[in-house]
Amino acid sequence: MSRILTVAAAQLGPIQRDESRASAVRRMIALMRQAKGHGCDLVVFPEAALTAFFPHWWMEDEAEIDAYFESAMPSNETAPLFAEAQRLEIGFHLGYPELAIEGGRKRRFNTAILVDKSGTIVGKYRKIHLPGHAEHRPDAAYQNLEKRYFETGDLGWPVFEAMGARLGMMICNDRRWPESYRVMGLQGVEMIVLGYNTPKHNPWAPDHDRLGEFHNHLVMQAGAYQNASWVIGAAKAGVEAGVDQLGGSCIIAPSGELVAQAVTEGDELVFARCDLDLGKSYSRSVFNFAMHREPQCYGMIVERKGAVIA
Ligand code: CDT
Repeated sequence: MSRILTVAAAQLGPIQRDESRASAVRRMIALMRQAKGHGCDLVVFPEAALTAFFPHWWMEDEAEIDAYFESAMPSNETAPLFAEAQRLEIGFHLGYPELAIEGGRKRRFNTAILVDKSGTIVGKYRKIHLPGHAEHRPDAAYQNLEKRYFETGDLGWPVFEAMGARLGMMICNDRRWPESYRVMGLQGVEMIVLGYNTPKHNPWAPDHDRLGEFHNHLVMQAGAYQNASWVIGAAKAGVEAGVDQLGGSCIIAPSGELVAQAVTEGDELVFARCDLDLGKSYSRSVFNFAMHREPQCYGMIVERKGAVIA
């Protein structure tokens, strides 16, 4: 008997700086209802899905920065999303900036959670690959200040048993790094879910601009195939606070094939019936890790950070 998880990538159009969390949550609930109407078990929302993507601009005032973070989940503003998920009996994945007090100090992470059909948080991930820079670059078309506003995630890439599947999470820039997928592949992940905010223009490498959509799908398709896993990517797309962001939200099979993809840059649902056993053909043959990996030859991957040219 096949194991089907019907999954939606819930792409969001832009959230402008003056849009409230309550409004963003209303948009997400509308997509969640659509997903339920299509028989979905799980709906995947983007990275930092409750506000505009503030790492694109410089802030110094602590209170102003903190206002973009969630110190409780659910909170008063996000509770309706949890309540609706519970009512509809649908799971969801949500990205949000997290403010935590740990060891007596304030910590800020770019976080995502997995919520099951009862509205319970069953998994948490804190983004590990933070792109961009920490210093003020006022002359750039926009800034990419994740290294200023967030700490590197400290939870690794756990895999969670939920909704009858082995599920893992990553966030945006993580999808460009093979290590993110492989750590979960080595735990037998069956589906990886992620959200992204990806500008179309890279001020520091403008020669990449024409390839943005290609690179977006390239990395997720490669990660899916090489790790025999489904990959679901949900964008926050369109022109947000002056920054034009990629759409292309998608559902990718363990074969590496694109099964469904968004065709707009607004709020849009794409969904597919995902057979969780589809990856077995790959994990038992060409990517049978136990049979074919040679970890004794891979030491440099964890010992060395940057390339060294002898
Ligand atoms: N949010 C995030 O991680 N965005 C990065 C931007 C990279 S450079 C323009 C990404 O990898 O999509």
